[in-house]
Amino acid sequence: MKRYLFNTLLFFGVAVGVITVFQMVAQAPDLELTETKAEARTLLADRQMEINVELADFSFNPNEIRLKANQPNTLILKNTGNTQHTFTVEALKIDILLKPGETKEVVVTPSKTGTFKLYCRFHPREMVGEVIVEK
Ligand SMILES: [Cu+2]
Repeated sequence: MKRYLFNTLLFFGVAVGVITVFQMVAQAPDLELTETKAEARTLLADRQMEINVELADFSFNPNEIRLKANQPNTLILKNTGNTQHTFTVEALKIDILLKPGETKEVVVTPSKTGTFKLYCRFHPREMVGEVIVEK
């Protein structure tokens, strides 16, 4: 009877041990993955500049946008107007169309520095601005 009790306890002891090790192994990769993702996000945030631009009826806000040359710049374009607009910079081959209420995220990597004309193709007189690409 004593032997039976001992064996039962031994069995549960081993079982708990196995489950604990199994859980540790199962959780470890998850933790690593989460850390890697967080690091990647931090790296991206460091490298990419995020610039918010509002396209209204009938202006860009801000109307002077600074970008970094030879690196990804994230533009978050939001059309808050009641008609469609474009974010167009011919010199940089950028031409984004936004419907009313639409938001678009675009990543641009300008290869040259300078000051370039920004305009809306539908409202080229009122909706103008400048994109300044710096080193
Ligand atoms: Cu427009």
